[in-house]
Amino acid sequence: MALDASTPVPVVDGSTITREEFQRLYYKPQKPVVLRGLWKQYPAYTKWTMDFFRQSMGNIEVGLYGNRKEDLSKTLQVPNAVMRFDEYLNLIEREPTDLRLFLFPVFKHKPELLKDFEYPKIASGYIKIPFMFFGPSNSIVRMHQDIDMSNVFLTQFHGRKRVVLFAPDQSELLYRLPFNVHSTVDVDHPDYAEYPGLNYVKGMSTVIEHGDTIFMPSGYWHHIEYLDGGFGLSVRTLPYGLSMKAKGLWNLTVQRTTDNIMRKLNDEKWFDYKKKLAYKRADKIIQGLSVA
Ligand SMILES: O=C(O)CCC(=O)C(=O)O
Repeated sequence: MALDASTPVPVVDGSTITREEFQRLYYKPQKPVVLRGLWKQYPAYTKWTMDFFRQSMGNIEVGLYGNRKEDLSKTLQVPNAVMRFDEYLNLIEREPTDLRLFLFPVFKHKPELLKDFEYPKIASGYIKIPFMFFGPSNSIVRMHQDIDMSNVFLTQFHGRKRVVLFAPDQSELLYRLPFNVHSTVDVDHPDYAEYPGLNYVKGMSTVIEHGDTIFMPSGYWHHIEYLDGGFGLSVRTLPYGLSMKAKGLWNLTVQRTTDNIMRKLNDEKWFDYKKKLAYKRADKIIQGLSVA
């Protein structure tokens, strides 16, 4: 049985919600929400189609990453394939593959696209480096937290995506790998015997489609499944609160450097050590829960 993520993410009308409402109800309490139609006000909403990207930048070469095959001990660094962008778009429209275009810096290739939208006024403190994500149907973005602990606004332009979220206070029960922002847990086919902490986690889920923006607060775990071939864009704001800011900074500096060095020294042993530590931390929480 899949992890309990039966609570639906609330949905509000993103074209009418005020900054005051969003801040009070979602941003400050750090609660996820789907902002339906938030991007309808910007030209990108209708302009950014598969054909638009095919025609305007189809000739560039893109690095693509595999789906579930990647070793969990690795972070995504070396692409599994390189292809022309228009060929890739044809491929994901045509058939399921396992190749995703992840953290695509589309604006480096085409800075004029930045004129097609504004950063939504319901928030401030934007980190002005937006990224795009493209993927085929059935592809999975395995469960992770964003390393900088930023607040994420992920907008969908084409196709549907299922998004599963868990709050950051469930990290230990999700067997977060130390020195890392990934979990080894498979959300849809979890092994409860190996990971008993999963009996105690409770998440949320939703499906987003063209025009929907999902707000994922700082440190939220997300698992994403492409129900159709499609693409989206994420913009981020600085992590919420001092402790998330400190955590983001720590992750980007000390944690990442340590993890990279140790992986170079002995990847397998380091991965085993991290896994053992993750089990130990989860067991401690489970014991506390059984006593309570
Ligand atoms: O939509 C995707 O493919 C991944 C998005 C994601 O993981 C993120 O914005 O952090």
